[in-house]
Amino acid sequence: MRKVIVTCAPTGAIHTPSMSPHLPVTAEQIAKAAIDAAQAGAAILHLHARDPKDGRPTQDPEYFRPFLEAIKAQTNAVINITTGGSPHMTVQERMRPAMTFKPEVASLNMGSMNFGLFPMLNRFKHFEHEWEKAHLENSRDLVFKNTYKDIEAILRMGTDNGTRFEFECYDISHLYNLAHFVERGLVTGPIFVQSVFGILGGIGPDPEDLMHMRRTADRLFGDSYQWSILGAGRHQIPLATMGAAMGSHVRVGLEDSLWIAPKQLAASSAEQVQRIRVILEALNLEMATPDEARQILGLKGGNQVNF
Ligand code: KMH
Ligand code: ZN
Repeated sequence: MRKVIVTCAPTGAIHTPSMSPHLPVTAEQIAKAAIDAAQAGAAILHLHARDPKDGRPTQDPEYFRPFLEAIKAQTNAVINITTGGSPHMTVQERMRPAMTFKPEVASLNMGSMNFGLFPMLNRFKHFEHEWEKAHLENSRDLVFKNTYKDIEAILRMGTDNGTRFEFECYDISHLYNLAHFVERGLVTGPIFVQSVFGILGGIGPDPEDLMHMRRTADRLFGDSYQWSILGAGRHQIPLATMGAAMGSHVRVGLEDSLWIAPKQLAASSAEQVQRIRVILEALNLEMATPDEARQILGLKGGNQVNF
């Protein structure tokens, strides 16, 4: 049976604490959310940190340390540290935790783009912390900066530290950017392509968009890539299902969607992992264990990290 790598992203920087009481904020909450997701079958945990004072996203490594240590002690999951942080941060700031902790995997965003969070202001009206509304509002006039120089700096950090990447591709052009770095020898297979659908500023969430991403990735990377699907918001489970049926890996978690059903908040990221597990099993697919994910993605091993 084909093994599907389930990545779970329990924290993130898209949503703010007032949008869901289930979004983890403190290190203890993030550790628990991640450990529960791993126990539900997620092989990879994609992690961001928040300042517990007000839930604001932070890339200060000291906010990552306690939950990285707790997750490592209690699971065998592959830890994947964000280098995306939040679009409001500089690239140098965004690189700090991955540079410090040398994880098996880090995210790498494959192009500069608009990142429109402001439509969520139509749905969420009441915010507990002053920064939350501005976080969404400012996305009207903000570029999520990932220039060739930025991408190259992160790739070189990966080479130095033995960290491989979850290449976050929000549009077709990002696949071409990735192919450019393959051509220059800065990226080698197996290439883990996380194709992201439904972020305003990137490709849409239509099945045709998914097909176009796949056709393009097939043409550019042949069999040297591993395809994964991330659908934002309500598209999370439908697109993951479609992708899995077509041969992809999948990503779920509250970072990308707060929902488990129409108008129903997910109680946890683990609930979304459990949902996708049921779907995968119905498709006669199996969730990859962390060690199977390590083998598929050519990772260095959970004991080779700096935490
Ligand atoms: N939440 C994803 C759509 C990163 O951390 O590098 C974006 C993301 C970026 O995961
Ligand atoms: Zn992220």
